[in-house]
Amino acid sequence: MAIVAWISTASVILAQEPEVSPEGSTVVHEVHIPKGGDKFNPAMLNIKVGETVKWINEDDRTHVIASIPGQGTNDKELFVPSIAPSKSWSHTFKKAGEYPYFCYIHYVMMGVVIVEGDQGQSQ
Ligand SMILES: [Cu+2]
Repeated sequence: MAIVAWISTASVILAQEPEVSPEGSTVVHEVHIPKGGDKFNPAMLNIKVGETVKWINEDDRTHVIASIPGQGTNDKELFVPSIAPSKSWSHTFKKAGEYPYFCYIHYVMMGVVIVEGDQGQSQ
């Protein structure tokens, strides 16, 4: 009985708000990894504190998103073990700053997320 109630509640949430991240952020920016492109599109993304970035792997290879060691506001902010082809990964940024990242497998793939403070939440 309890399981049935839980499943139906989850289904309603998924049906109504497909773009809401697990952390509850309402603004989701997409970064695409195009097939065969060896790049992030867009490579530079400006967002606000509390917003989410969703990386979408449209390539036929697995990619790994990681902060670049020694660079940016928090060089441990980003690390996802792998994003398989056709999969995605989302991360909500809770602190203003610059977050440069690269693909841990293909070093030529680099990007940066610039998070600007909003509503007194920064710093
Ligand atoms: Cu890669």
